Amino acid sequence: AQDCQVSNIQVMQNFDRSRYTGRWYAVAKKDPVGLFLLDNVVAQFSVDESGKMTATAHGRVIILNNWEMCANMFGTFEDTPDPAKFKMRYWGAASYLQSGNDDHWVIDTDYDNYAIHYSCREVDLDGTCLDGYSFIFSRHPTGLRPEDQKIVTNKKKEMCFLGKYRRVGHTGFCESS
Ligand code: DAO
Repeated sequence: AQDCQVSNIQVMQNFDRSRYTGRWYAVAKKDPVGLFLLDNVVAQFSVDESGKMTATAHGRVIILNNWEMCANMFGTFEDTPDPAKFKMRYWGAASYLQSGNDDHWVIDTDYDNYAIHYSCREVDLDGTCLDGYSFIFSRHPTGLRPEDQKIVTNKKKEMCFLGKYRRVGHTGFCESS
């Protein structure tokens, strides 16, 4: 299961969006081309009355000419036939922040401790991912539990992103907003 074909990447079975709601701290990130969210990344997932998944997120960004700020972001998720695969439309509270429409796949989660997200923005002609990003989320701002690290490492391999992550720190930069 490691041919690096985007279409062969396994996602979470029987994904339960209601158990996924609440706060997730990004603890590691594989950046896309033209990275945006740097660190202090926290996402909050919700499910509205109609059952649609939405999210807010914040994180430290550097925009324009080295202007450092905390970006407040919003996302809405369009369902697909696979319950763990969504299309995410996202935008910022301010117009100069990034916006777009990305795939948003939940690769694995135990809902209570860790979650592994994957998004390929551009699939290469050979079916591998040319430009993608991935967040490793934890329910705990301190990071992953040792027992979850093995699972996460295996999934990084399956996504063909092993060795491409950096740590995402939490310094309190976005706490006031
Ligand atoms: O940081 O380089 C990057 C790409 C991430 C873009 C998506 C940010 C907005 C997310 C909002 C919804 C929550 C997951």
